Amino acid sequence: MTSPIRTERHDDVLVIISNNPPVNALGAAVRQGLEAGVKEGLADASIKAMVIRCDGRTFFAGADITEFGKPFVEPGLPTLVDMIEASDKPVVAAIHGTALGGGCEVTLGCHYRIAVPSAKIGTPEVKLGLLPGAGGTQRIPRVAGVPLALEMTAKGDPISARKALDAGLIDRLAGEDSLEADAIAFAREIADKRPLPRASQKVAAPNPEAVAAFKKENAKRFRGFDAPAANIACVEKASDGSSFEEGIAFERQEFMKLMMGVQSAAQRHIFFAERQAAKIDGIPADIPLRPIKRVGVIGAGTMGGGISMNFLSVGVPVTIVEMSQEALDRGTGVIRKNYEASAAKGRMKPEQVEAAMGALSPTLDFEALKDCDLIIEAVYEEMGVKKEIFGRLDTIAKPGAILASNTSYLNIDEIAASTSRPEDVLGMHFFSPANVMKLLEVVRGAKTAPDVLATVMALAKTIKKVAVVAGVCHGFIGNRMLMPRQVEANKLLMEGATPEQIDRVHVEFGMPMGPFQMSDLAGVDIGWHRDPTRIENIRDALAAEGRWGQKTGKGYYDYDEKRNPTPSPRVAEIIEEFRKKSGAVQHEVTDQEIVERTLYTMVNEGALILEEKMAQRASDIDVVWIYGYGWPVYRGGPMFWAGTEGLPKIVAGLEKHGFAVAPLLKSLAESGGRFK
Ligand code: 3H9
Repeated sequence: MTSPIRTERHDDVLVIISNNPPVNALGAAVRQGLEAGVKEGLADASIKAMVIRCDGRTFFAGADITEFGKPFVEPGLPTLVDMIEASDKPVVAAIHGTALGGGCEVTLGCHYRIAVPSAKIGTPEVKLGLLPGAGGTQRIPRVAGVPLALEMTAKGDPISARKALDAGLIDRLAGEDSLEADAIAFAREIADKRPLPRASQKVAAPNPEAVAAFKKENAKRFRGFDAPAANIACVEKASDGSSFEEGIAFERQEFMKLMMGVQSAAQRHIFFAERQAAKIDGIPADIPLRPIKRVGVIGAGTMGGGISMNFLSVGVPVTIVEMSQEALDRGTGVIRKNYEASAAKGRMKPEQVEAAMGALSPTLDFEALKDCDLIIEAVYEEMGVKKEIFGRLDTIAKPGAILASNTSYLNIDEIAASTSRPEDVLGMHFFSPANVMKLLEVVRGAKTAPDVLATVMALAKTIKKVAVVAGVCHGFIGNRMLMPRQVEANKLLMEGATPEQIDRVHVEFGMPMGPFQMSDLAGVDIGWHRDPTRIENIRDALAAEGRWGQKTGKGYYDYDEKRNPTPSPRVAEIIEEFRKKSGAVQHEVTDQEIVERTLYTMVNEGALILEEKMAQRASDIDVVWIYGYGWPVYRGGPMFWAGTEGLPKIVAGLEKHGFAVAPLLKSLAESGGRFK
């Protein structure tokens, strides 16, 4: 096999080039090639300096994650980085795209670093449940100081080349289009300079105050995760007077602990699951897509407005239609307010706000949708209304336009049947707030054309969503799995649990909130029949008393003016009344019973979804729950978690409570298999 690494000689400078698409991951062949390249430079007396650079769209994006867990091949990344640093001829890293993880660590082994202005540098290992394990936790604080090292390693967000320059992580900016020439010139300039700057020999000033402040500031963000604390501990070790060798030994030990743990396995699973979700089984990756130059949105309410923002933010013009001028003005006003709030936080420039608003065409005229390539309906959930709208769209939309419904539950095939072109119809189920939430369920109807599905999946990436293909069933993937959880949570209340206990179990599990906290946030009155005399369950009773959740200051909980919840004596009374009426057998509900009845049942529903082929693969279900509902990423999504919990244990738990176990779950548990 030819090596992904080649060398080119420019008089006295040797340029070592990696060409390992798509992202120049530092797999075994790349590491071996780099080692050989540096040895070649060292052995050749006519070479005075070396440059390491990459072909393609990016500098090294890190270790090759697909190699994790496989037999180790020499040289390891830490050895390679040390070898580069030990070179007695200067080595310059020439960076474009993203120098991430092991890629960033390679640059820190180099004596000098030059980058194009658009480059980004970072150590995102923490997002894979890891830490930079090739000396990054020890070299970054030595070069850039403890505060930035904490930010980079424990949070994992990359920094710009400009910021890296200010911090000393790079030495010089190159021209955007002249990286190689500028790097060679730089290498010549420093070729004879001695001593060579070596990151490992620098000293990081201790900064316990920064560490304490950082931990406090990010306590909520890091809740439940193992890796941030390990990254912080390594940065502390780099700055507590320990030698570099001691620091490296500590880094290795912590890296191995994380690597062997369930959390990193879960987070790596999600990294690949997210990318896999974009692939549609049975449709070639190169299928020609329909061009989407203008999007139409029907409905300027919360959903319609949020959906529109996704497109406006990436420069796709939107025509938004409403029934009344008042609703239209209110909707466009909210969009502007949201953009201005982003600008006030420094996330957008004022001219970007105006550009986005300038691309919005509000109208009362349905006919204006005739120019749109994709039209998304976002009106309220009623089949009759949706059918009428799609029937009308059929007469207005241009041939080939894609017609989408944002319904969260309704049957897409029935909606599609109200048009003469069901092949152009699908579901685009956004999650609220639609401009913020990353998940998009793309619902494939029985007649949806392959290119329509592929176009919308590709478009999802353009608007920075993580899209998952779902089949037509009630609630699709996410909301369908939410249903058994909600039913069981309500039954548990009848049998003796409190909202506080059930919510606590979910929060301790790692969810951002429990089922009742979620109801209070979303609105207890959502989907309520609005007849205060008809009280059939606890929800009806709460809604009838105006306990509509956070927005009315009371729901399942009482709220103070800062929206802090406290348990409500009135809700306890209402629950007690219903318990008596229901005749449910009271018993002491344990936390484990709550897990079994609210979480195991979700896994069971997920198994049914897979059996019915409503999801393409188990990892797609995991992606839905991570990005749509805040399932803790360190548990890898419900189907991955089921594997770590043990499928036989889940089956036994379900059977204990009398649930019908999905055949797929049962057979996998019996055969020792796992969800795929
Ligand atoms: C590390 O470095 C550990 C060391 O500290 C210590 C070692 C001792 N490996 O995201 P995309 C694949 S840990 C293998 O769609 P983009 C990806 O799966 C690593 N494969 O592109 C996809 O494959 P496919 C720390 C990788 O342009 C394809 O490349 N580094 C890797 O939207 C395209 O990816 C990271 O965590 C990899 N490292 O974004 C960086 N990276 O086409 C992870 C990507 O089959 N990578 N692939 O679906 C990223 O953040 C993004 O990929 C990047 C490009 C920003 C680079």
